[in-house]
Amino acid sequence: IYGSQIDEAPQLLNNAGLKDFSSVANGSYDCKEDYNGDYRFAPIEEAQVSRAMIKRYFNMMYERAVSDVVIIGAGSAGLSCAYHLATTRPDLKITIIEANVAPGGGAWLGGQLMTPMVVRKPADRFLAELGVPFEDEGPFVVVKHAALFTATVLARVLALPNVVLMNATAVEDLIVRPDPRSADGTGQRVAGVVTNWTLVALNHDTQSCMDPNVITAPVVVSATGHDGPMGAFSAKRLVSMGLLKELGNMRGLDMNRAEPAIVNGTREVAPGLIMTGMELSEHDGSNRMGPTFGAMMASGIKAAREAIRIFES
Ligand code: AHZ
Repeated sequence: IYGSQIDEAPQLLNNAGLKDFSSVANGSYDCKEDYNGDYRFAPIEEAQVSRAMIKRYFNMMYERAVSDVVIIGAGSAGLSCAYHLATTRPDLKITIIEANVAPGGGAWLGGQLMTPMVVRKPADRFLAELGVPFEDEGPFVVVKHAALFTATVLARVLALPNVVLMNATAVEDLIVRPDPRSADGTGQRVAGVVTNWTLVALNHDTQSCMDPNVITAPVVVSATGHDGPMGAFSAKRLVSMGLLKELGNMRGLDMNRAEPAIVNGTREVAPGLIMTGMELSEHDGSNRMGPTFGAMMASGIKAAREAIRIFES
């Protein structure tokens, strides 16, 4: 398929009974896998490459402008939530928004830039469910490289048909609506997110108004981590929009208090907004746990269960 025929490509493929280029058998084109000096690729028009990306990405944006669940942040908590939610409820359209180019948050390393990842029991069950190998040290297990966990959960999540991930995209605000279910009728509920490309979001001080885009969803899960350049986004926004009186602020490190506090405190902190992972420590004023990741996984699973509870209520 060449030149002016590009526009007709979907039709031509359809006529040939082929859904997309990936289903074209090697034999149909002049291509050859030969590592002895005669490796030849199937021919391509440059514009086909552009269109292959553009039509998928913008169709995805079009479709996900109305999502069932938006997860803000693809760190260990957000990804654990996405996996449990998407596998338990394959009917839900789950959209993950991650500000960084690389999803994974702080879970590419263990602690102090060292690579092994410690996970306290019983959160090792999630590792087993994902198929991530680990060494058993009694009360806790160790994954040989944090990236093995992050790469695995990311791969599992991205392979699920009901999940999309928009990385390099920042949530700049929350959508709010009057909450008819509030006691005095004046309450508000979160109803989606306001997004922009992260590189645009980082330039609001240098360029005149660059308005954002929106995604509506009846349930938003915030998993933006503790305070930092981007972290604790929703917790801070809840304060500035008057839905939370003040931040609790993350306390000092105490692994034994911190991990259960985060998991058991994972909940719908404002109507329509579930909070998970270390962002909760800023919201509630609980301790940090440092480099032990079981609470992030279990909190993500609890957030998914909370979302399911909302859909079932
Ligand atoms: O880029 C952020 C990161 O990948 C992303 N994020 C933050 N703000 C965002 C915004 N829009 C879109 N406005 C945003 N994305 O959220 C992700 C948060 O990941 P994380 O790893 O920082 O948080 P987590 O709660 O999943 O895991 C925390 C891991 C920690 S921190 C800690 C300690 O300091 O003691 N201990 C553990 C286990």
